[in-house]
Amino acid sequence: MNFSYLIYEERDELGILTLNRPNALNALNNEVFDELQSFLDSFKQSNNVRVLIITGAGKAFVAGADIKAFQDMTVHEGYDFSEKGKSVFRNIAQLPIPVIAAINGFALGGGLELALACDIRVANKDTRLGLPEASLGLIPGFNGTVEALKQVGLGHAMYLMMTAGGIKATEAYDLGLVQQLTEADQVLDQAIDMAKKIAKNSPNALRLLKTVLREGKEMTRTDAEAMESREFGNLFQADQAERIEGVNAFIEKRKPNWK
Ligand code: CO8
Repeated sequence: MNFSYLIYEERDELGILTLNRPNALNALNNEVFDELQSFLDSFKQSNNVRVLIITGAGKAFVAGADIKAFQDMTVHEGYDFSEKGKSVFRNIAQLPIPVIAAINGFALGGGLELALACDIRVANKDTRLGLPEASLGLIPGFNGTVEALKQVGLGHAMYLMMTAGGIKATEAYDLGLVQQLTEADQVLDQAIDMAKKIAKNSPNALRLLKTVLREGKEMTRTDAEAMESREFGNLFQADQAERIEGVNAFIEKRKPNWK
């Protein structure tokens, strides 16, 4: 795959996708979204990778949508751009493998929205995260209002968007927006360590966890409980090779071998 704004490499079972537009702090424009979508289309066909890490080149993870594109945007273009970003982020969220955001630097606006589309976030403890759209006369447009609300609750979501200036990564960790903090130069290594731990587990169980947790958060408690029971029960179908292997490996005191 040849991209202008993305770099992709595989290290054993891990995929590492780097947004590479450092002169604009990896700001998201139409071209970056088109490349991300092409990457996702081709990535779906590869079945070697167990965990995907997304990070940024240079001093930012992603400093938001490309503000320069907003100067003469029409209503129609604004709507389309919002829908395009949402579609790409939805496709990231729906990948059947875990996705870790390795937040090396600023994750602002669309950058935080990208990070929130990932499953888990590891961040440079010295950086800033936030939803500064209100300072530009905008509001988040790539699901920031929806995701932040789900992930940190109404009061914290209001605080984050209304103060707009961004918060320290340490505060984001306290709010639960970030799951691990690291030294600035260790973000990718830490994300890789986490990815390796995750990759030891059953790929089928990981895929199922994503479905149950992501769909469950949109459901009533009754429906989410019913889904969990149904999916748990389905694991005992005769062809559930990974459940058979996982349980047998424990009883035989050996490591499971996921095919
Ligand atoms: N868009 C375009 N260019 C950017 C962006 C951006 N979001 N952020 C930084 N850049 C550019 C700068 O203009 C600068 O370019 P140049 O050298 O040509 O002047 C270069 O990147 C380096 O940036 P700085 O010199 O500003 O670097 P600093 O270290 O001084 O500051 C900051 C770093 C604090 C991150 C600063 O760049 C900044 O505040 N950036 C903007 C952050 C922001 O407000 N992000 C939110 C954008 S809005 C958004 O994401 C809405 C999403 C929903 C869209 C819905 C669609 C309709």
